[in-house]
Amino acid sequence: PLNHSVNSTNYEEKKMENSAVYNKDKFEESFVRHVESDLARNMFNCDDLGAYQAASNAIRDSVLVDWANTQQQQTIHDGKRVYYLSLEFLMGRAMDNALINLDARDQVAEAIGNLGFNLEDVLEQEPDAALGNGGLGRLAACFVDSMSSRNYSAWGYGLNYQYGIFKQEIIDGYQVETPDYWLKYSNPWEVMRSEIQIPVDFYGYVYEHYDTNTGKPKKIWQGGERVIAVPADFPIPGFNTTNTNNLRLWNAKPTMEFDFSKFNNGDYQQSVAAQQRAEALTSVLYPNDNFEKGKELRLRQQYFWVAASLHDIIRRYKKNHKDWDNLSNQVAIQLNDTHPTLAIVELQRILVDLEGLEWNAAWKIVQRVFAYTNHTVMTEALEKWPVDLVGRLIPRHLEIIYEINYFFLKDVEAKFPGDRDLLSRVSIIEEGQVKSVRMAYLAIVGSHKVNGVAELHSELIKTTIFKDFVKIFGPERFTNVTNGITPRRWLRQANPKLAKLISEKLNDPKYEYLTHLGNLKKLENFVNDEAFLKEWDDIKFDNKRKLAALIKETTGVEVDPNVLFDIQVKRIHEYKRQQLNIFAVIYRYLHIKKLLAEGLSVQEIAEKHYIPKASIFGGKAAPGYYMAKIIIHLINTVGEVVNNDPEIGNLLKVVFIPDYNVSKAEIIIPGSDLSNHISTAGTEASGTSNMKFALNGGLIIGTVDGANVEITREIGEENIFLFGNLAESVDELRHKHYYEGVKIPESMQEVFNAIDTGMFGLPEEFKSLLDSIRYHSDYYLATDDFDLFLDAHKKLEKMFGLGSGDPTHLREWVPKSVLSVANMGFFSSDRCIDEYAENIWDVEPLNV
Ligand code: GLG
Repeated sequence: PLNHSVNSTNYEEKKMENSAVYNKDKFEESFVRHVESDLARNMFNCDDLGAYQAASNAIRDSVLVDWANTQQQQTIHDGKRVYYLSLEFLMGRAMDNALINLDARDQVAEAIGNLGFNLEDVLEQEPDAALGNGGLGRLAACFVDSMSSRNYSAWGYGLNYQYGIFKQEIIDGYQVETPDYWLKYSNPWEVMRSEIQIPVDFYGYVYEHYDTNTGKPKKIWQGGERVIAVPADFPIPGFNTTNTNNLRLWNAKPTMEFDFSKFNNGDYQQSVAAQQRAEALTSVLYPNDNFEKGKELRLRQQYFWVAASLHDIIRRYKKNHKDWDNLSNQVAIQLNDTHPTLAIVELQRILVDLEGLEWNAAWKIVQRVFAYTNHTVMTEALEKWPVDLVGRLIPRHLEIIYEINYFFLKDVEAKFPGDRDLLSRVSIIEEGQVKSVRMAYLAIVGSHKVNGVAELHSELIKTTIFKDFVKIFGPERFTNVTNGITPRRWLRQANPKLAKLISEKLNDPKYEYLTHLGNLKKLENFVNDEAFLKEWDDIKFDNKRKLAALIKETTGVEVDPNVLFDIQVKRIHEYKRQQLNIFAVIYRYLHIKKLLAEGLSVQEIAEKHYIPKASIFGGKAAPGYYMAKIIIHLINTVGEVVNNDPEIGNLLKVVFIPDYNVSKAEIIIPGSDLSNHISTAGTEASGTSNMKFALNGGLIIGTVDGANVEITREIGEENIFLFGNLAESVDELRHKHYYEGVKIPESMQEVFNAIDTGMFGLPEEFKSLLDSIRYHSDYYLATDDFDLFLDAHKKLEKMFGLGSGDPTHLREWVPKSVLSVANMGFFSSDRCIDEYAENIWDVEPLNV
């Protein structure tokens, strides 16, 4: 037995003794060493990029010490571990985050300064790790930060895509996608584990074999194509703790086993080509958000990732354990959406086919190990894989799925005899045109808990898409864990000035509130303190200046930081309704023009009608999403007209910031006065950027949807601007549109007329967007919510006043900003992780 103890010294001492990051001289030494050895350069020709690499390596050295200790402690302790399986981890940059979590930013900034570099410039060199599409992937990134910070023994498992989400350029107002080869330079944050090589098989066939030991038949899967999984590990340092977990992302590599039959036939080229195919498996992230396309390569990615991860997890378990019944006391696996659902099947296969367990015993273990998080109720996003495809790719797994379904339906039949409709509704196999596997149903049946990501959403899944399963398994299987965000990145890192002001006001020089976010509540005490409000507002103004500089740099448009910054940044999707926002902008422009024509001055309009504002958009459209691309184009053509209108002054600007990503979000979010979360009620499962904006003192205009509901409950309805029809009315409204036709409100008709007459370029370009509303039933209810949206704006703009320094602004707006921040404690992802730990995983923190 190991009886090492790394627990003997306290955290502070250990920090100092371990690493260069707390000691300027040591850090400088280490930096120079890395420049000379890893980079094979000398200090005289080291540029910012070199400095980033050397500094990262020096910081990484410290992180790796904690990482190794943590892993050793976790092994000695041998407690239950959590594995978070996610196809996406939208991590963004690592270096600044590591400095903050290690509490070493100031020392390192100084050391880097002594070496002749500027920390901010050096940080700018790091490419974003953009291995995700949007909220789902960023949630996983926030979760790994919290799992480390809250001292859980928890690993993330994903894929190490060579190409993350594409880079977006805007050319002539259109989105153009270019590949994001983020590993152009070597990545100092990944530790390649080439010594670990896990074979993963595909295709082939299944045969039965009589096991002479047991006298029973046994299924054997003879794979047809083999790929090797090799991990890249990313250490995840926690904040204010040495606990450092691992994020393991798999690379696909060819086997060294050569196909000699092909070779001997003189087909050398072809046998090399087959090998090269292997690497394609982890080359690219699918760029769809809330939409599943059902491509074979995607299913191959899923199985590859799941098989490698489970092999790894089981190998670790088997080191110290023999009793399979104990597996669920040692292992909890969380499925982030249905993407890793095959893990359920793979574990059943391992237990039954490879370990020889009896079916029922194995299945009970499987159900205790897994839990599934659902992120959407939209049918186009729910995964269904054709039975033919699954059977060809992983033939034994298809058999197991059929068997799982057989036993499941047998139970249903026993509980609800004779209800054939029910059986066909809940069957894991859908008998349609294309017979397919319903992955969400498989995930529910194979898990002990299923959770939604905000209260409203968790209720909706129980009453709509999974209604029958509540009847079958009881409501206990379904639960809610409202999403959260990590305040380390989304407050301390993104908004250092506000974070500092808060730490001063809370008398918390060590920023302990970042792990006890409820402490923000104390800010309420200062809501009448004018000097404080002024300071608060000055910081916002400063952040807006930074954002204005980003806008200037990326779009060429100058926006005045005094105006209302009205922001909508997120994936472009009809359900998120950027179209509603841009229509309202057009409406505003038309009316400002009318007032100008009537002879009013810009000043008069600003004071009496429309306060000056900038409408700021950003977000990517999936490359195949036609309607979303039209929306982007419309935003850009409106910007072109408005921003070049000589009459309008600073009353209105419209910009589309290209290539929205995590590091741009870190600049955009702290610079917002107002942000839009205006999805059709019932469509946005949670939203997490709403939380980021509110935590940075931006107010929200939003629908009664997703986590907006709980944000309102926490911060108070007077501090958020809610509008629009409720989720419970959506069905009826859609029905009405369909049978009685769509009624376009006058205000919207004015907008449509302007577009139709070519005010924003060729009307044909926007025809299908307008037609989807006026002739095709307006599925997302833009017509029903448009006037309500305009009214909500009127109301909030009165409170904004004329912006920074204006007495109305300081009296009405800024206190709301403070009160929102003060009451956002609930939305820390630390709270989420504690809830998962207690209610789903049944694990306790381990102090290393
Ligand atoms: C989904 C949902 C979001 C949710 C996120 C994280 O659409 O509403 O906030 O997951 O749970 N695809 C997503 O981003």
